[in-house]
Amino acid sequence: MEVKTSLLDNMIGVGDMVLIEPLSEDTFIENLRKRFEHNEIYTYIGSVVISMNPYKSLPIYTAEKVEEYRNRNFYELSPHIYALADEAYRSLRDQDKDQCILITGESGAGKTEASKFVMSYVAAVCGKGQEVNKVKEQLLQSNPVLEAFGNAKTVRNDNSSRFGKYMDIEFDFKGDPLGGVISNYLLEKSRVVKQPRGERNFHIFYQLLSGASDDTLKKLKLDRDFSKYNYLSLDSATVNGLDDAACFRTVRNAMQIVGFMEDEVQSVLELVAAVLKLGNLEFKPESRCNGFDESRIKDKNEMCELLGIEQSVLERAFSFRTVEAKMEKVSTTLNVAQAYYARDALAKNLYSRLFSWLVNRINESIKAQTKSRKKVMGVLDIYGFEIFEDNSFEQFIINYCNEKLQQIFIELTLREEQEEYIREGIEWTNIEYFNNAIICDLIENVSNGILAMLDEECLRPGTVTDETFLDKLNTVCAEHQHFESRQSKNSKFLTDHSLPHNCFRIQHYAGKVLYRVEGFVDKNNDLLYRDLSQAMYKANHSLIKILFPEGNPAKVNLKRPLTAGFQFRASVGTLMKNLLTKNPNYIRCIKPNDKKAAHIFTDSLVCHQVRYLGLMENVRVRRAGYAFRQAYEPCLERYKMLCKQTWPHWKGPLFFLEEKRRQCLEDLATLIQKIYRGWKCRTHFLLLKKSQVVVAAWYRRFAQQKKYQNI
Ligand code: AOV
Ligand code: MG
Repeated sequence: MEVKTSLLDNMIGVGDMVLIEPLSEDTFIENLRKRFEHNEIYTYIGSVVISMNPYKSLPIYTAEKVEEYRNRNFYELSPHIYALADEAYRSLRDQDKDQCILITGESGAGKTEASKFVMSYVAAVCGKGQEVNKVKEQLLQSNPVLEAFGNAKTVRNDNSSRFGKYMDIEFDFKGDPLGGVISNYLLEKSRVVKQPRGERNFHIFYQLLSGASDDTLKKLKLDRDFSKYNYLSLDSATVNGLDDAACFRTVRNAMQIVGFMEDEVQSVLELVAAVLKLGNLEFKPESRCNGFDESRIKDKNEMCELLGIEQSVLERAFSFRTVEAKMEKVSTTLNVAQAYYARDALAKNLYSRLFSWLVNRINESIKAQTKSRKKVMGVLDIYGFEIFEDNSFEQFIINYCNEKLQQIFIELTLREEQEEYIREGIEWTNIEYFNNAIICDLIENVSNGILAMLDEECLRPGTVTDETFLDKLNTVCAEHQHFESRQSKNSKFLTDHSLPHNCFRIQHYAGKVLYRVEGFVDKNNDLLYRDLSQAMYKANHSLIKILFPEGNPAKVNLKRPLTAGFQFRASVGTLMKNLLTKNPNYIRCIKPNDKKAAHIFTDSLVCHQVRYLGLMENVRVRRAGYAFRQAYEPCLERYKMLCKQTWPHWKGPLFFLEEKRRQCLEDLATLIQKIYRGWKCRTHFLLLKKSQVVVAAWYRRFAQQKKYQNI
């Protein structure tokens, strides 16, 4: 029977890309556009949700919508992120499968918003009661706190996440929330001291100055005027539609709900103020008899009062640097330029340590109060792929993280799925796709990856500069490239003579990025002069003491700390392993235009994202494949009541011998087939494969009749 696309589908497009006829890149994009124009921002590729950023608020996240999607089958209603959240939650609760929600897409595509919708949906449908509500509220309110300190306006996104976040929400056997654990990944701390044109520092600075009471500002010795602070860029100090003062009240309230004590909040704000003050610290040269200039702090700085540090202690830390090696201490003077460098290093360190402390503090509040086994739903919201005019170490790290996530998607939805069909003995024509494993390897290979080379360079004795690192990179990667090009013509490290002398270029899965090498060595080393941590440790301020434990003279550790790149690679590796143990649910976010504007759908931009996200390949695999697959046991369990061999005398799926079980399944298949035949569907649709029952091409036709959710 030929099924015609319904009139409704024609107007607003098709809800599941699997159903598009004919399938081509043009029809795919056209479908997204049609739906976008009708405010249908969600579209499925089977169980994958594509989310288009509407750049306007839509009335689709109301309590009524939550009720509508609650306990409904995935394909029953029109596509929605709530359907995915519901499916994941029920599968966790009823089938005891740990879940993870993987949200990907470039900067500004809507990942953070999506993660919040998922969390609020799950919070709305799971459990009730005073204690449970408190847990939910704390989990949700951790968001505004972390966003205030970890998000900022960039040219790509007015609320751009400048850190990676993974949150495990933990549930008990009934599906009631118990608590959560947040992991954060490398905050882009360089933003604290300098922001690119058109961008801002982290939100909290502007929120504090705009929203705190006069009294609070007086205590913090702050002026409301942004222009008084060197660390705040002025060309974009306010953001359209963003009320910093109101956000500050939200953040204060959220901190209280999460469980911060008043004195803790005060300490945190003091440190925020201290960073601003630090940025205003100026130095002047003082000539010494040995002919060198030594830096001196120009004026009295209120930061010292704020943190309870003697100005002379701080001044000393900005005038001298002590190097300790094997019981020997050598002190060298810092000139004015070095003092400014040290000042900025201190500000970046102070802020990023404060951020990590906040995450830990939140974790303390939200951690589950039980040691019993928990069911887990992980929500991953990282910084999206980004290409700026000027790309540095931070973009390199961010884009590497995105490569790794893309790798999970490829591994699980394109590679493994196809391999599974072959394993199951199903006839299969291979669908080609681009595997970005080669780019991940270029970056993270332990012997000759870019991160390994950077580490090698950072640890090498002698003069190490960004240029020596680049030379090394060019030599090794060029050789690699030569080798590769003979092998596979696939090298992703691009060298050509048109490159500026201080840059290298990588062909990422989502586009070519030119990285400027300046600062790579420094940012990877991430060293803070010990004199500065010791000065901080001397502060009469309990929080700052906690943040600089290595400043404790009793605990001098001469071991070199791990590099930033090394730590990042290790933590991303752990994260990936963790994600692979869970059942993945994908939300693929797409940005409709580069103007952050509603109603604009730029075909070329969307097309680029559809291509690099591998969505066409995703649909092809899904169309050709078997959307519904179930292992024998759960299938028997689910349909036992349909067949006289299995009902009413049911003793569990493992009760049957292998031979009997197969016979039983075959009978079941015939029976279900008969039932569905009555509905004028394709006749043969249940296939017994090596270890699974699969539903054949039936999916497409049946889906259009909106009945297949009943299986
Ligand atoms: P991102 O997380 O993917 O970028 P966001 O989730 O912060 O992107 O979305 C960017 C902006 O788009 C938000 O601040 C909203 O204004 C708007 N937006 C996104 N999704 C929706 C939605 N469903 N409904 C209404 N507006 C939306 V980055 O963190 O920069 O990678 O690193
Ligand atoms: Mg974000």
